Amino acid sequence: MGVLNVTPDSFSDGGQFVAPERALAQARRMIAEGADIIDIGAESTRPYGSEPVSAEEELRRLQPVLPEVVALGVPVSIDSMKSPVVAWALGQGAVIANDIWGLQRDERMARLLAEHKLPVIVMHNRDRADPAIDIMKDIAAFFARSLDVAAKAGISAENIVLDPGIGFGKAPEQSMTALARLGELHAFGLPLLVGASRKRFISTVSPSEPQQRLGGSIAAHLIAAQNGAKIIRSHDVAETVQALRVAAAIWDKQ
Ligand code: HH2
Repeated sequence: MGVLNVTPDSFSDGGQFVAPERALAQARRMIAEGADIIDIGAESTRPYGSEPVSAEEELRRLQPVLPEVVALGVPVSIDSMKSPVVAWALGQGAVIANDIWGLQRDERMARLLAEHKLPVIVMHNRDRADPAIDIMKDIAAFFARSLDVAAKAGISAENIVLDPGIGFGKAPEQSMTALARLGELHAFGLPLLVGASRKRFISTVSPSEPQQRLGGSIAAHLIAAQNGAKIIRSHDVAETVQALRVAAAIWDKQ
């Protein structure tokens, strides 16, 4: 899954793809590099310094870009926690909803997705990190609540993908624990997605600016894949695809 942020303030690529022609060029490039899904977001959700935006502003940013990316022919996922934005994007041909609050923030989200019968990414999140808690227990309890909301709304389990939400409501150590113990989440019997791309926990091990975290991102993503993640969300598609392909070819020999 290649990340396309049409935002001025995303933590690693803010402002780079706000201009529609640049966004479209980046989508084309990621597809050529091997992305199977393009995830488009128009609101930065980084933990520090992001500006909450209205649904109207999100739509204003998405309107010139999302339909054009859909027309490129790969599945498009809409990264938004607001049901009116998701409803619009699905109407324009997006086929996956990426909800960083796992159906637990916008109470109309689950009903909307049940009507559309499309896949939804349920990501773990918390308002504040608490380094004292058992993060795996917290993630599992959150997923259980999300699955309950989904079932009550009529979303079929086969349309749900789970994501531990690396860097969201987690201390850096907890993000690393979630990667190391990702395999425990197979207990839910659902596909797993991981997005560790350029995230801050990498800098706690190897101090670096977001744009300099490619090596750490690849390390984290290979471990996620080894632990069974089916979808990897990355800003750096070519390098990530190459790493995953080489790792898969070597694992094949075991
Ligand atoms: N991470 C980000 C945004 N959306 N969605 C899922 N499912 N999983 C993630 O790990 C995830 C996500 C943060 O990355 P980015 O989009 O580059 O940053 P920003 O929120 O600053 O736009």
